[in-house]
Amino acid sequence: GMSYDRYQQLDIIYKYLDTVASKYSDIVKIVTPATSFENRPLTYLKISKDNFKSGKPVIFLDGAMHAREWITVPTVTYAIHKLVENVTEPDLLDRFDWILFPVVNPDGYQHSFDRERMWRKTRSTDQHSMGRICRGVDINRNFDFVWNTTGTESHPCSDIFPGSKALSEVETRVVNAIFTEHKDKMVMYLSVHSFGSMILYPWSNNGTLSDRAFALHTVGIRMADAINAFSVINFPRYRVGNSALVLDYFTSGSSDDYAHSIGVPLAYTLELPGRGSNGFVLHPRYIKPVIAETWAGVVVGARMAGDLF
Ligand code: 0X9
Ligand code: ZN
Repeated sequence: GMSYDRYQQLDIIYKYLDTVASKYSDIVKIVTPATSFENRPLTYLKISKDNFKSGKPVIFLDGAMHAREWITVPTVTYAIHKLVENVTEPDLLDRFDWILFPVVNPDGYQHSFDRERMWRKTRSTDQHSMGRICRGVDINRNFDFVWNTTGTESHPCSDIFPGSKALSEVETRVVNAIFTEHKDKMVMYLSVHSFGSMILYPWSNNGTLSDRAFALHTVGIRMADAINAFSVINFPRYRVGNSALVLDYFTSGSSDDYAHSIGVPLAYTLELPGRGSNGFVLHPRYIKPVIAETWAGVVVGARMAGDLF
């Protein structure tokens, strides 16, 4: 297992993924389809009892699309832990195939440890920036769904710079390829972010509801109930709703909207707990309670996804 009493550096996370993949090689496949802008592995795990052969419904979780949202990483590695190392819900591997991608943005994650704790974007250098060099693209504005139409800023120095074009970032393309490969079977996608204790669903670009809104809302509420039932930590209770209604801003080019647009019925952004003037910095004492309560939500969401789709 991995220690959850502090936030881990990338080398520890990569080592954990390697160890799990070799120790449980019958059910875990480690995949590195590309490297990041700064040549770090873009690595995720495929967990399946039959190597995805029988075509079970697929569930996909990703973390650290935004570098500074450190709590998302142990949340996704804990899901791995609960699926293969400390199995208390064996039905989840009987019924589903899983994709777990703990660090979508390793360059940004590393930079947030080394230099700028509040770094959010990738670390790419955009060729179209004139004069001043500003690094990075907001991966959650870089997907090919109504790209660069709302909730973005065209200046490359902005934290919500959507890139020079959709899918400009290799990190985005790797997530996009997972959607393409599994879209026919993917029943649930949880993009794990922080902060604010929210479960958000499409459409985030204009606040309209998809034809799956009833299922999205019902499953979202059940996940939130499961998480809120813990209430071991003094954070706000989870709220559930359309992203644009719960937040006070629109976004375009986001991963959950894109996944939903190509047919993933239950596509959510999970905003994990955070508090105070800077909720991205969550004291390590909260890692264990947050990952445990979030896992309870994932379990409920997965089972409902399997029942409904
Ligand atoms: O702005 C974002 O990308 C998300 N908030 S964060 O603080 N983690 O950066 C919210 C995304 C809302 N949009 C969708 N759910 N699509
Ligand atoms: Zn985020």
